[in-house]
Amino acid sequence: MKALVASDLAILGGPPAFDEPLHVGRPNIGDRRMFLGLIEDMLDRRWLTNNGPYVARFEAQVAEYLGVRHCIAMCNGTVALEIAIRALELKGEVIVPSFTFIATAHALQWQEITPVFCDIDPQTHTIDPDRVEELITPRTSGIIGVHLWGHPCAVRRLDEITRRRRLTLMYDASHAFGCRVGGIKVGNFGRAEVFSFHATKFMNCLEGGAVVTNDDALARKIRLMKNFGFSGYDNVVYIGTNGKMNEASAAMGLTNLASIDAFIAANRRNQHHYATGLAGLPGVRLMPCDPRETVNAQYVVAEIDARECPLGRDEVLAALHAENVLARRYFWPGCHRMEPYRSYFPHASLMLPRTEEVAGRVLVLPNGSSIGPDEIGIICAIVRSALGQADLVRGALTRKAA
Ligand code: T4K
Repeated sequence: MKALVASDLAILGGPPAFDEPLHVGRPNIGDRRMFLGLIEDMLDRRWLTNNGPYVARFEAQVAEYLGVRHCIAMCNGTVALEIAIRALELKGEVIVPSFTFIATAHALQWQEITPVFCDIDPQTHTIDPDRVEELITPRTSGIIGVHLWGHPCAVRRLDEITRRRRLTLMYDASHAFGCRVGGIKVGNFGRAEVFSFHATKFMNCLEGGAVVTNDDALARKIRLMKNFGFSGYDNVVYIGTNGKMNEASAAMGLTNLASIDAFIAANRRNQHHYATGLAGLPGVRLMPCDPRETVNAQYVVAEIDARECPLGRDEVLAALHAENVLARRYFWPGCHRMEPYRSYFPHASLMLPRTEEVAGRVLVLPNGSSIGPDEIGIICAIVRSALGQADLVRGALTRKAA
């Protein structure tokens, strides 16, 4: 690809490289005809929600794919987290990473359980097992690990710590559908794991989520809880909520499950093109995508290290946005710097140096089945060109801000 010159870059006055915005989180969509056929049947049957046949089929297929005993489908990942937390009777304090989507922390605080933020391992961006034990107090009831970007947590270490300290372990596996640890699929670790099937996720149900577990009694309880606590007609045995997945969402889930291998192949191909296109740029590191452990490859995570890179992360972000490449700085600035947590724990950042560093470096780039090598070639050329003309780009940004 030819090098872009100064006048080509939108931030320096050229037209944007893409006419339409290129989003991070553009949905992976399987076979349209299959989806529309399922929707037609659903309308003919007039059964739209409340444990319909598509939800039952979706749950069975997910459980089989993951090799787990139970899948309880839900309306979204946040409600699935809330229900799993409640069913596991977590209380007091629960240790979680701050470097995650805000829903992980909110699902606790919503139930008046205090999230205690733990630092991360800067290599994997997941909770650092070496930092967990110093946060355990008499009020601690459990740990929620987050398999961020689909990179599994240190599951064996966390299992050992929680057994020894008699704590409950569960995972927010929202990013990790289809990912494995030593051949075992995520979904089989801790007492329960929670997936999000939001539109932006590797595997989407429009909106959706699920709790998966190998614990029969827990699965029974969660099933009741997601349906107001009803055990048959007219009989409520628990406090419950409405966490049910609807049939249209399950139809989307069934459609996308049928295309999962194609999604993985597209993501892997894209990761390879990004790795080639960004290779050798000073201070730009692409998080490696290890096919033995992380198979969904959904998130393309670049780290821009301001000590070596001619531009800072936010400057690269601005250059990309000017070209209509809507990269994201997920999960900046960390939950501990958002309300209500920053008011509750004003000094939390002192305990979270790795979280602070990583949150300041990460740039998530567009991926998924809707983009391919041509778009990625242009995205990489924009980054390369912006870094090659760093002074001009910085000057343009300063003028824009003035
Ligand atoms: N735990 C973790 C670790 C999570 O990452 C999440 C969700 C949860 C728990 C909670 O699960 P859910 O309750 O959501 O099932 C988005 C998603 O809404 C959220 O599901 C996701 N994490 C998070 C990482 O990303 P925002 O605030 O970034 O959404 P928004 O509207 O800015 O959209 C993201 C990008 O996707 C944009 O670039 C636009 C694009 N997009 C979005 C939608 C909905 C599309 O191209 N098409 C679409 O249909 O949170």
